[in-house]
Amino acid sequence: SVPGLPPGVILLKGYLTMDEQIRIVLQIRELGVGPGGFYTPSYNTGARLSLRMMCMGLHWEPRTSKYEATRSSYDGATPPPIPSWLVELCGRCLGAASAAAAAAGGIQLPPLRPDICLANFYERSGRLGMHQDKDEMPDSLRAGLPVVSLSLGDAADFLYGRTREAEQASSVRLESGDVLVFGGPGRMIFHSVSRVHPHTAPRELLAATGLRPGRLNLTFRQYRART
Ligand code: MD3
Ligand code: FE
Repeated sequence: SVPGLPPGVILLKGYLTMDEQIRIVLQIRELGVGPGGFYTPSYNTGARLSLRMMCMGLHWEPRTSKYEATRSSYDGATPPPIPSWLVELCGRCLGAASAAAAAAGGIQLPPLRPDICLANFYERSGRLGMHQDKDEMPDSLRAGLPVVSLSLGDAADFLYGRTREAEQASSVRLESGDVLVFGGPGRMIFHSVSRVHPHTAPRELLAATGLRPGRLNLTFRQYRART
């Protein structure tokens, strides 16, 4: 894993094999065109997010910043369940991240039983402003239950810091196949996606999947502390 990151933040560069990356893209596309699939979310100000989103397990509603059983503000669709093989893959990623953290003398990561997976797709101009993820249940946040993020396609600059100020944030480039984990004290960090780097996706991934230009990110979380 990459040294120099804050406690509880673990980056496994190139952890996902090309076969895994291909399978993930094909799986997300299959679900993404169905009910509850990719859409462009809006805030209640009417402003649209600069990305396309699909929720699995539970719907995250940007108008209320709450998790819901259905996509009530948009089309009423019920999000598809998280495919079990993706839950297993998330478990393997977390196991590798925990081992890396332990080897580096870092903090111990609690295990995760993900009940939410969010897929974000950023086109060339896609971005996501500085925010904290604090809409999960208080028990889950208090326990520092980790978030596991998988990056696919084009690379992007990921910013993170202890405050909302982007000027004081640190930056790390996330590339296709990278796994990033935020647990324990890292769980409440501010973060953003500041820019996507065009034409940086692995050619093999594009050839095998026909993935369009842009970056796909999956995040696994646990809403309920006891699930
Ligand atoms: C740190 N997604 O969906 S993934 C999000 O690339 C989100 O699509 C970004 O931020 C993306 O909320 C960043 C890395 C990530 C995800 C969740 C976190 C970092 C996190 C939750 C807490 C702390
Ligand atoms: Fe986030």
